[in-house]
Amino acid sequence: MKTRLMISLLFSLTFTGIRQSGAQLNGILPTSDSPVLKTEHTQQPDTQMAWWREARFGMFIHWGLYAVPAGEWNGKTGYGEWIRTSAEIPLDRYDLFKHSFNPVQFEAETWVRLARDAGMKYIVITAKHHDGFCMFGTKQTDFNILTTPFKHDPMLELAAACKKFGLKFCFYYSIMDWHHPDYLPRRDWEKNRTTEGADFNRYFSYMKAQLNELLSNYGDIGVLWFDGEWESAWNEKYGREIYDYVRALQPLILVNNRVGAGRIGNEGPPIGRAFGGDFGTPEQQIPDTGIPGVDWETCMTMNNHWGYNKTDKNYKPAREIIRMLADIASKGGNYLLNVGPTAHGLIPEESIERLETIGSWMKINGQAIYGTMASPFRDLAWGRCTQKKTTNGTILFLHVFNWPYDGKLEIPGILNTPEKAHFLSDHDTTRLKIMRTHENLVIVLPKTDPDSLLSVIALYLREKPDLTDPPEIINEFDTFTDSLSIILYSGRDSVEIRYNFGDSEPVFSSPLYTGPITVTTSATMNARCFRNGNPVSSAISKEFKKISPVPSINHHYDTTMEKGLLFRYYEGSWDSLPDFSQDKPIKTGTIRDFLFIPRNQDENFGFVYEGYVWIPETNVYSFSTISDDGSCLWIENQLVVNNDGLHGMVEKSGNIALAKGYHKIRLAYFERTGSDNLTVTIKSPTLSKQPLPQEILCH
Ligand code: H79
Repeated sequence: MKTRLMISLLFSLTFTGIRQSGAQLNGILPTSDSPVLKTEHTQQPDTQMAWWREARFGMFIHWGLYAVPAGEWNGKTGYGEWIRTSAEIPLDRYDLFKHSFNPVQFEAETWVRLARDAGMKYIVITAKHHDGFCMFGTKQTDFNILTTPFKHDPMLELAAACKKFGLKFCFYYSIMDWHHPDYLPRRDWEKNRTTEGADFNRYFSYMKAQLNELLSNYGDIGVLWFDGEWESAWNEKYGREIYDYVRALQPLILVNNRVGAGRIGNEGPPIGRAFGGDFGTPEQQIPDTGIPGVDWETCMTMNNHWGYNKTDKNYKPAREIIRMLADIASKGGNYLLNVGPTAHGLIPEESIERLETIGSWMKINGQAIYGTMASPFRDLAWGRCTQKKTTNGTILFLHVFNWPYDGKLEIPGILNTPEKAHFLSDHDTTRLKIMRTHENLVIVLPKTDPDSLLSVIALYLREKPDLTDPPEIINEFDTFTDSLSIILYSGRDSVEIRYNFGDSEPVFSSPLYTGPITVTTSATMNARCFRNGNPVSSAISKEFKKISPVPSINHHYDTTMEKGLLFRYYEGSWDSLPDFSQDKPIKTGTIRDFLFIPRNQDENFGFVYEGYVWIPETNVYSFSTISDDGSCLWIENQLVVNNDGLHGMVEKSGNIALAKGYHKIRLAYFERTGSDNLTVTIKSPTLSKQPLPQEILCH
């Protein structure tokens, strides 16, 4: 876990890198008809993200027509908001639920008060889920709540209640739509829903018209939370257009990463590669170390379903939910916790109980969550830490998950002399005894945990945390071809970094680090922090290896080379990449890029691309493939990326040292069923990560 300071430093390094490397790559290529660097950082600025980062805790509401069957169809009870597709309910049958949807017990203020009292600062509700049913008054379709017996628009009341209670009101909107005739593709099992005349661009206009309604009729909307973007019809171009469209309607709005087409797995960082909105959305999971440099929000159910399921009583205890919230905050993320109201308009009793318990904890401990930053510690055996800057120092909030049996809470490797410590439940009245043993602080605690939900201790520092962390070696690559600039960094105040090469730890007489150090031979670099002549960290070391680049075929740029790659197209049903050389291709030809054109079918196909890649300078390169399903990349017959196998979007990478000039490149890809995707990226110490530009592919 890194502090935000570190993150922003790395960010500025990266972004400077992008600009420089873009110029370099452009400079080397004689022609460049399309921009080489396509990815811009379009995320909302810090000021726009501020309320969301402060909030840390929100309520997700999955409410729709699926609440009518309440998870049951044909005697099976395992369904939720996916019921229409999971239970294969025909469209006209599903439509009938409309006539029995009459949530007369719905009270907007009751819901919003419940969220507020639980300590939640925003609400994200399903305006439209995958089933296509609109929970808001829309003029674009009859398939909406105004045409049910309920007849009115609950979103108007929720918007008003949120305004009254000071919560941000936000919409979930599904891109995937199982109802609209223009949405493609159809479900596999929907044999009698014709696709004839279906026009996805018309569906796109429908989406825009609905988003216009959502952003015009309900006041300020905090977030637009897209979902269901992974199907083949959606792409980055649509994503960008929608993002710009909603930001033009409400400039302050935040948009989640699922607006784009670049999500990897159920998580996927939103920025830095293919375009992807303002924050990442790990679903039903908490990333082990957060997502460095990226805003993110874990969304999670309380039981096993998002939409109401009458038989699902498998609720997480409040204690577990609270600990998840602390865990998420300690990693710099937000927690969007779901409720699935009934078709009568009621939030399930079990959810209410838990929210009330969470609220009682938040009342006392909320300051350890709201507006906090990620933990400065890499790992704490007994729990989690969040931190907040104050006018004259830092408060560390220590969330004690495992109570120390000997009553001694050890905070490892911290040199500050703290002012005081107390339980948040004690309102500063009872100070806890703090001792020091070597580099560790020890807080003396009562023998038993005062709060079975989660006890939090505030530890007040007069400065920023001074942890005994060694310097960091920033270089990502540990191999080089000619020479290498090694960059060291420490975020600590008034420390000197001293370094040496070889087997021994740096001492005070070792050279002082003042800027990048260039090495021209293989070397092991050691570095350590010093203050007032004394070491104040352990030493870190990293081995850098000089390697010989793979020679190129021709190191002059050749304008007569044919642009694009040769491709061979195959059909078949594989679990992993076959040896395509044994099969007869169905089509062959040339293609500009790693595209799936031309193909005869959306599934059970494969491509092999072959040609040359122009490498602008001798260096170490990292290549990656992001693919669904499997792919492998060879350069000069060396397997550089092995991303084989049946899987959703997965990224794998590998390194190779290459001499300036042309190199043989070959990529094999296969798609079994479901969505398909392939992106190939390149990166080097001087080139920021980017999709392989078409300009450097030839045959
Ligand atoms: O609204 C709730 C769910 O109904 C919805 N998202 C939450 C917030 C949801 N729809 N589908 N899923 C969750 C699971 C989908 C998983 C997959 Fe994929 C889609 C697996 C393969 C395609 C996304 C893209 C995850 C991996 C690749």
